[in-house]
Amino acid sequence: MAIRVEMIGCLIVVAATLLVGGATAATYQVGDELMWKVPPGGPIAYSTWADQKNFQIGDTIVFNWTGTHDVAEVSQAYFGNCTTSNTIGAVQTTSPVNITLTTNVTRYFICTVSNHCYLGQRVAIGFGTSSASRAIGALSVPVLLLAIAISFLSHL
Ligand SMILES: [Cu+2]
Repeated sequence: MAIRVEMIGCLIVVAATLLVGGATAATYQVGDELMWKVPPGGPIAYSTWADQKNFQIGDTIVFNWTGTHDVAEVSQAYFGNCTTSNTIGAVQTTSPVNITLTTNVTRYFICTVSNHCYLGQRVAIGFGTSSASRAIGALSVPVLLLAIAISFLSHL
């Protein structure tokens, strides 16, 4: 009987871990140590950076820069052709700029200074398969605990 009570407690802990683990928000500095600038290797720098992240609703991205840059959110079309005149909201000209991701819709950010966007200073913050893989990753530890708990129960 005492063992069964312990097992129920264990299952409650597993369930709580699942709930908390899925809700953890992260903060990402755009470009990591590159920060926000005209990337030396062209647009691939920021797309590679974004592809390696697993953005989730509630996460925050931070644009940090020195020198003359800014951050503007634009539509996918304007992102593609670096149109700087139709931004979503105001152009942010003071570093750092914090953006909290409140929906799982892809968002597009560019620098409107000179030809910086054309030279690769733009980043798309997407969701999708990478978010799913992070969710699976977050589940793996609780699932392992659950498997251990079930294996204990099966030996009662
Ligand atoms: Cu710039």
